[in-house]
Amino acid sequence: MEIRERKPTDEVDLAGAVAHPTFCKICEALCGVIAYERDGQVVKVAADRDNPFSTGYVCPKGVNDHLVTNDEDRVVQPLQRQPDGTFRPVSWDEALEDISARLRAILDRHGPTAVAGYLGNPSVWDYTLFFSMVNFIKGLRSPHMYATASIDINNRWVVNHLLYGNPLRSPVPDMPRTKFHLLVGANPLVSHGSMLTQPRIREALFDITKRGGRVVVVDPRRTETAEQFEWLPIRANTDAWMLLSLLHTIFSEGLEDREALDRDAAGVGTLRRLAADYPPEATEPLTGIPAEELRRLARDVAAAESLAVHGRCGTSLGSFSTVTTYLLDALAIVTGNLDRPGGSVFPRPAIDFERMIELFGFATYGSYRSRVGGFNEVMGTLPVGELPREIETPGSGQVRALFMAAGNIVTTAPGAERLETALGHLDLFVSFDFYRTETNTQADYILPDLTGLERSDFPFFPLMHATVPYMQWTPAAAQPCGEARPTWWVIDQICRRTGIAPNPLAAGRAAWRLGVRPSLPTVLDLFLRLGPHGDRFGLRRTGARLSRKKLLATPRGVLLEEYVPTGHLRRRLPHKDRKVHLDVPVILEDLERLRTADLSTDREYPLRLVSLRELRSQNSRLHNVDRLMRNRQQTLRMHPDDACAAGVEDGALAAIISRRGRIEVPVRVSDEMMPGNVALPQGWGHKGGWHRAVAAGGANYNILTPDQSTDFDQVSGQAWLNGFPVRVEPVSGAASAAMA
Ligand SMILES: Nc1nc2c(c(=O)[nH]1)N[C@H]1C(S)=C(S)[C@@H](COP(=O)(O)OP(=O)(O)OC[C@H]3O[C@@H](n4cnc5c(=O)[nH]c(N)nc54)[C@H](O)[C@@H]3O)O[C@H]1N2
Ligand SMILES: Nc1nc2c(c(=O)[nH]1)N[C@H]1C(S)=C(S)[C@@H](COP(=O)(O)OP(=O)(O)OC[C@H]3O[C@@H](n4cnc5c(=O)[nH]c(N)nc54)[C@H](O)[C@@H]3O)O[C@H]1N2
Ligand code: SF4
Ligand SMILES: [Mo]
Repeated sequence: MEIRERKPTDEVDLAGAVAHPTFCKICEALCGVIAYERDGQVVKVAADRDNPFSTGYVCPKGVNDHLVTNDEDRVVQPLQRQPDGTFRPVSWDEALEDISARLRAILDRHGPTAVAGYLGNPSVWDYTLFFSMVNFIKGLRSPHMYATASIDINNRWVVNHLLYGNPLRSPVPDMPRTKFHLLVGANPLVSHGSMLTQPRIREALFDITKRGGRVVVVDPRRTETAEQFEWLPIRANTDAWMLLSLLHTIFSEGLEDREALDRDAAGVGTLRRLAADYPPEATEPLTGIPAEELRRLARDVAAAESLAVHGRCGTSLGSFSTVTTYLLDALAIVTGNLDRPGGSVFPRPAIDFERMIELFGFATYGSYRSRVGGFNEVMGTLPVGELPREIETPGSGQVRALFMAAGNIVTTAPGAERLETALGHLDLFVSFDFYRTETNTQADYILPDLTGLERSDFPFFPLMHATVPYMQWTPAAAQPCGEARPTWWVIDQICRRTGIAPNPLAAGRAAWRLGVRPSLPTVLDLFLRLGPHGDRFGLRRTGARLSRKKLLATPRGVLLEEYVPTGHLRRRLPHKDRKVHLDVPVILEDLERLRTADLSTDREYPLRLVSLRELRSQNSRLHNVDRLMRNRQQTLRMHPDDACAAGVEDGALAAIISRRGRIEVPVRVSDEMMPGNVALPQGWGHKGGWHRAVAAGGANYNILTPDQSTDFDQVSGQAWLNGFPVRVEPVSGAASAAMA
């Protein structure tokens, strides 16, 4: 493998540079970009006007992505932690020998269930990293696979499994065709869409109103999206009650789509009876939504020509996230909008991932439980919120070794302080990352991975949720920097040295031992070629006839269809009657938890804290890019009435206090907040060796988050990061210094 040295890249002289069309690997929007490369290094990233999907759109993050690749702080050699806490660069051989020997010793002494893996958010843009880590941990038959999904989207996988029979069978809002887009807890003008890949999402939203439709945003904050469309303020963490009242109104006024319900759903009576207990007047004091306004909304969504309902982090990171997601889907079903144009549609990506996880045994929920908290596994993963307890609780299956890829959990997972302490107690901690972060500062090894620009890959996560069917597979645009090596290669090396067969299937492990070790690109190519748009090895005569080779030769990718096909869900539903069963026992049980929840406002913690995503951030990972960090400060958004009641002033430093912790941040008083709710950007307050990120200051949001097993969504193990109780207090003597 050719390697190159880092050079500064502020220059944008493109003389002699080669243009590589590729896609941005930062968020789910899947923007086509051109990476200009000279001497193996990307010197500029720009919008690709000729990309058939995004047709020239990029955001500020995308065009600065190469600054991570070329960053002076980037880890480009294996780093070994020394007894005094500093890191020393070592050769790959030394690192691999030592890691393998220590892993072998842990396996001999404690068995494979002492080994854990974590996959962070960026792993879903690197299929080789993703699958090699899963194969490694599942090859060991360890239950300890953790993933960012448990601080993001587990609840959606669970609902998909329970209602539609496969965790990856996700409904997405048919934005290109809908007449009514109900957005609950999502801010696509900043996030560019999530669990949804829509080219040029801003325009797509305005197109809905241009064709006479509506976009309604339910959010405790008047977000950038709410500002442009219709805003319905809601008190954080009360969406389930709001949705129950919408269903109540629809049923009590006879507005449901009876024909669709008879045809597509079972257990409707149970849902109807449940919703009967939640008239809008009963939920108004909790949600803050006037009963009449809610009734109007119910009538409007029921009457809409088509309804595309979509909930994201606002509904996903609360304490009843699975039930809330179930109710969002129930609304689509009751109004007859499931699997129909303009409603909730089910993409069929060029690689059939649903089938793939069935074949590899990951289309599961509750096939085992976590050791300490008793949480159901979700697609073979456990909640990362449980990791500190799994490390600290003695007994068989106690986690002693952790392999962490592309995750910065001390900043992004609940209970930051406890997690940080627990990580320090591991016998072996290996991190695959570009930086020395607050998380891996405690690792025994930090191993340099390839960045998105340095690897060949395809956007496997976005493709599953693309509202416009699309497929792309691109070659690398840059040479690996320094000693950086792909994570799959490192894991393969460790497996060879320790004799671990990295495969979830017994047959796969046996084959590996016999020397049959197909590469990940070969396996994925096989699924592509046999998939709905594949070339079937020459047997297919029509359509796109895709193969990896063909796609690599057309790196801008191909549009496959105009719209997501509809009408195919029925055939894939798990029940014999081919209907969606709404009376799911685990959901009904959790609805009982909701019914008996203590709803009184906590006098000690009267406010609810929600997270806030910023245009120039992507969780924590771009915080070392100077161009994205200039003139930025993390501030708490607070309504004037709440600020007055708390005695804090605009610009002053204030303390946010929860049951779990306390942090200090400056306040920005703004009527963008619904009273009673405060919002703070997450992903700040860094430590470690990424100097720009550390210099940005700020505080770690997740010091405040509820971190006990009883705090999480009980059905999915999903963390509760939005809408938990806090109070805000002035910090004495700090007012003038804060905004300096
Ligand atoms: N620029 C940028 N883009 C990103 C990211 C980023 O960090 N920066 N992160 C990426 C990632 S990993 C993801 S998962 C997606 C997320 O994509 P989105 O979910 O669209 O983004 P968020 O900004 O988290 O939007 C959640 C909204 O829910 C609101 N909210 C909070 N609590 C509640 C509640 O209880 N009820 C309701 N109804 N609303 C509530 C918040 O005020 C916020 O506006 O964005 C992705 N895109
Ligand atoms: N309070 C609060 N907490 C949240 C959220 C919230 O809304 N509020 N959002 C949650 C959500 S939706 C998410 S997705 C998570 C994200 O949380 P994480 O999964 O921890 O993701 P990042 O913060 O992006 O950190 C990714 C790390 O991977 C490294 N990295 C980036 N790209 C690559 C790569 O290609 N390879 C390797 N090996 N490393 C890479 C980065 O340097 C960084 O250290 O945070 C969650 N945490
Ligand atoms: S919107 Fe997302 S995919 Fe597009 S350029 Fe920005 S970060 Fe990249
Ligand atoms: Mo996320």
